[in-house]
Amino acid sequence: MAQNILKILRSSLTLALLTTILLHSADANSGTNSKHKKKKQTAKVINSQIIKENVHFLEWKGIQELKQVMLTQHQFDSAEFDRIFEKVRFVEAAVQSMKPMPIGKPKNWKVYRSRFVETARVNAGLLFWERNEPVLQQVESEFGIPAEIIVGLIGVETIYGKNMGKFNAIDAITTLAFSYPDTPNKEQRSAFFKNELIQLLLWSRESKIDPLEIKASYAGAIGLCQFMPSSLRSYAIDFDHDGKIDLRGSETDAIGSVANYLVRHGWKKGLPYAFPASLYSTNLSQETENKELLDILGKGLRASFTLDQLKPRFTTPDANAPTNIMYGVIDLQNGDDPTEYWLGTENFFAITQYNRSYFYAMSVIDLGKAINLARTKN
Ligand SMILES: [Ca+2]
Repeated sequence: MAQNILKILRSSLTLALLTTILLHSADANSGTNSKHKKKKQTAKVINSQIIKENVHFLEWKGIQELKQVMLTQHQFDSAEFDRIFEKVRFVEAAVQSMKPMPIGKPKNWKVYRSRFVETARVNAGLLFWERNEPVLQQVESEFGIPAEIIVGLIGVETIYGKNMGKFNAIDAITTLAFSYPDTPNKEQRSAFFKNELIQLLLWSRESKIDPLEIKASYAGAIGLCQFMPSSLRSYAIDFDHDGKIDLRGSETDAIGSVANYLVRHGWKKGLPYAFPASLYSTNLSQETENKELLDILGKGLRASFTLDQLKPRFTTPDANAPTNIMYGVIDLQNGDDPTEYWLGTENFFAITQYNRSYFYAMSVIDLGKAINLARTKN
């Protein structure tokens, strides 16, 4: 029942968004007579009703509490706070996007991968690499991050700027901080977005940018590399040295910032990423075997075993796998097909600090490798 309601909500939202898009594209093709002008106004009204609703955030208790925090802990200007939040709008699409997906098909790595490692993205990656080659080389020597990892990551995040999001960062983040949908982790997620909102306000003030002008995804992620405001403040760098950090307009800033993020999250120069692995059964009982397997897989996002410690359950056929470093076992489920196993190094897990998912990190690596391969063929 709940799933059906969700489905209806989703489809009506999609339909509403589609209507808006269609109306807008009709406008783009229309002439300048008054009839068409009227149509354009109608489209704008529909757009604002669906995507940006004025819910008078400034009157919300939570926003008033936030104001006190900003004033007392961060010496924020009261009038400036009011000026900003007078204009902040509710974004229904952001709320909808955070609702859990109806229980569907089991996780499938091959299907996930095919969405990212595909011709259009590889071709866009080739162009990105070509026009940024000197910067990528500089990053490789200064930070020790191979170009293919940076190119893979920015490709997975936004297809090199094509999908950076058209929401106002502050609209999306405020909405999610104070109207997060009812999910088991609502409290934790609301706290996360409240902190991101504070970080956004502070970053805007430090950078002398109007927070109302910052664009983001529906989840508040900013720029080519989709940094949340807290990451912007902690890890973004002005790599083209023009005096400002611009992750949306400067590919150089985005490249440098991704590199800085990975290094600060444990990337080690020269370390490989991952090696294919095979799982072997033992003479132990099924129950003991399962427990042992869970122990190995349940170590979280870190490399905590030597190759010797993983034997006899996991080995890699790759003779290049160093014996003096640590590994973690990565399981990539393939629906009804057998799970694919890999041994990830600390560098693999550094990528998971960007997005806590094995599928994500492996897509970054595979897209980067596919682009690198296409480069050498050209
Ligand atoms: Ca810059």
